[in-house]
Amino acid sequence: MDSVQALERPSVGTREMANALRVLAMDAVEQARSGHPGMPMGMADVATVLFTKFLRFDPTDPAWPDRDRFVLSAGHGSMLLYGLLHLTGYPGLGIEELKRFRQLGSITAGHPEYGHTPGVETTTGPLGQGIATAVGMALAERMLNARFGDGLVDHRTFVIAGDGCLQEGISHEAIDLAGHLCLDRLVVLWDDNRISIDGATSLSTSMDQQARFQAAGWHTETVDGHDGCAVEAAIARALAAGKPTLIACRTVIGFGAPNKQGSESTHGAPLGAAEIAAAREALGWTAPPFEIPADIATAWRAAGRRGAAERARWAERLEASPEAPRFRQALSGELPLEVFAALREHKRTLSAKAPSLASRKASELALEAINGATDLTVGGSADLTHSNLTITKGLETVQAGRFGGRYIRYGIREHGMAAAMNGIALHGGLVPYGGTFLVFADYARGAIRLSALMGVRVVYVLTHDSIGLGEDGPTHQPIEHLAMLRATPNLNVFRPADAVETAECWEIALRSRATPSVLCLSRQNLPTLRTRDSEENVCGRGAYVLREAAGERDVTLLATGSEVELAVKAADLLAADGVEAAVVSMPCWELFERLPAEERRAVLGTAPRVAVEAAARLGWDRWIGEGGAFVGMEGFGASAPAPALYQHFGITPEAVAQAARSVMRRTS
Ligand SMILES: Cc1ncc(C[n+]2csc(CCOP(=O)(O)OP(=O)(O)O)c2C)c(N)n1
Ligand SMILES: [Mg+2]
Repeated sequence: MDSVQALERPSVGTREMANALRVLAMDAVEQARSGHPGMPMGMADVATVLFTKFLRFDPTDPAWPDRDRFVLSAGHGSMLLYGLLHLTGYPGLGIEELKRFRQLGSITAGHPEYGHTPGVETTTGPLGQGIATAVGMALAERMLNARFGDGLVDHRTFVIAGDGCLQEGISHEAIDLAGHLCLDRLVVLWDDNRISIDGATSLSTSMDQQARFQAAGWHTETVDGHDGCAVEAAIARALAAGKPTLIACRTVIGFGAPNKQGSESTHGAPLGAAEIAAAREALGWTAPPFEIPADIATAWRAAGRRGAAERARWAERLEASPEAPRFRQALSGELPLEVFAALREHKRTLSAKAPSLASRKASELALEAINGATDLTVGGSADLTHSNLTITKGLETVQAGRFGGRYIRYGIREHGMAAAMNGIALHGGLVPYGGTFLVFADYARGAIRLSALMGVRVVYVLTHDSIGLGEDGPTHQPIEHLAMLRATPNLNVFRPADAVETAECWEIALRSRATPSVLCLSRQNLPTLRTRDSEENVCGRGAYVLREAAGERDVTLLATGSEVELAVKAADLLAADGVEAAVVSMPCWELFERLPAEERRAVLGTAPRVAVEAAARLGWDRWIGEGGAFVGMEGFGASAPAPALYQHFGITPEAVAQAARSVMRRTS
């Protein structure tokens, strides 16, 4: 209990505790000879107030479901976060790790990385992602609160954002959505230091941020970010505001460095030995680098223990709650077996009935089965619900004050949607999927990349996946998108050929706990090609022989999605000429890459190969090999009915058959 008394001792006030963060930041950056001391030094007072007076957390259980979420959106200020995690006692974050800031193998990476460091709730660094991800976390909190009540879910989401985060376009999408949904448990602490890398923010912006947030439905506050009492009062008002709140914290970047503070020179470079010595002097800090005076360390440890009793009470409530099994199941992230049984049954029916369906429609049918078997999935679309076919029977729209629904109207905000889905997935308890057109994956790209980097289960339902969408023309026809998505590590890119494959790809996406998935789906109808039911999820192999040659293969035709039908027709044309062609469907390259080499070779065969995909060639050469051919797009598409476009761009069974004959000639 002496530690609590230490907190109350006037000698260890907010400023002294904050100075510990300042000194750790400048010393760690100096030691690493790289990093960003300015932001941690400027926001140290605000962060100290937040962590010692408001944030509900328990370092002994970083995964406590009802903890407050803290997001350092200005991820370049990572030393602020590492300092906080170290001082409050997070496991594994001893002083040695701070000494190894930014070094290979340390858990103190240059920017905060989810899954790498306990207490880091999301990966940040790409400016604006944090605030947009936090909106998803705050939304997930309200949605779980609507399901489980205040006793189990009653926490807040705090964000520290810089000028850069608020300048990024994604912040607009995020704050609009948060204001509209009235996410009143979201508090953004803006490091209003009026400095970014190039110098004063007045070089590039005249935005009245308070007015912008107010226009989006937020409550706003303005405080001196170095006045702990003022910050405390502002946060207290934010908690009672009934709206999401922006607190503009007027700060001085590099606060404490007497010659450099207030200047962009503190943003992203070590202060240097002389300035660090001067800062120590100015702050009255006599301890050597990486040593925290005992009374200050004790005060911080006490702050780290503030949440333990609360967590224990919460655990008791969970124990006593009749909802405990359901809550635990939701938070476990395991989908109930019923989901997979429903998909299995659905697949059987599809093979038997062999319908002709657009794969987006097939996705809707798969979602009917999935959403009917669990209430953990939450859907949405960036204003293309009836094109993406992402809503199913009985899914109610999530609205301000009515968070019991399962369908999120993300609005025309692809980037914000993707980041919010990351936040929902990171929060836990729900499995998000959301739709837009494949071509607009570009607009969501920054957040899709983070889904992959963090390894979160987010399912992107990206429809209108080729020139097959027709009349909307080249602005809407994805060409290079498959290559871009396939080039992204830890992202499964599915392009199913029919309704059966679509159901299988959905199953894999839901089972992939540490990998996001993109389902690329057609607008146009596709025949069912897999008419023989199989117990196995064949798409799990990534690629497989859909139709083997009658005799020895003369040629192998590789295709994905809507072009598999063309490959089958080409094989028919070739068969009529006595040419033996096998057809390989390749719904997911990433899974195929993982097969043992000999299994891959068995699928690809030794005969010459032709690939067909109504998209850019990039990447296909790996599969077609030397001497193979590619039938696809060489430039942008055009506006016309889809059949005319396939003719115009020469993506036809005849063209594939022709290419097959030419590769056979070349190799014979
Ligand atoms: C999307 C994105 N663009 C650019 C950068 C490079 N960058 C890192 S910090 C920064 C300036 C940010 O300014 P501010 O948020 O005001 O931070 P401060 O200088 O106040 O610490 C920039 C441009 C980035 N990390 N992310
Ligand atoms: Mg700034």
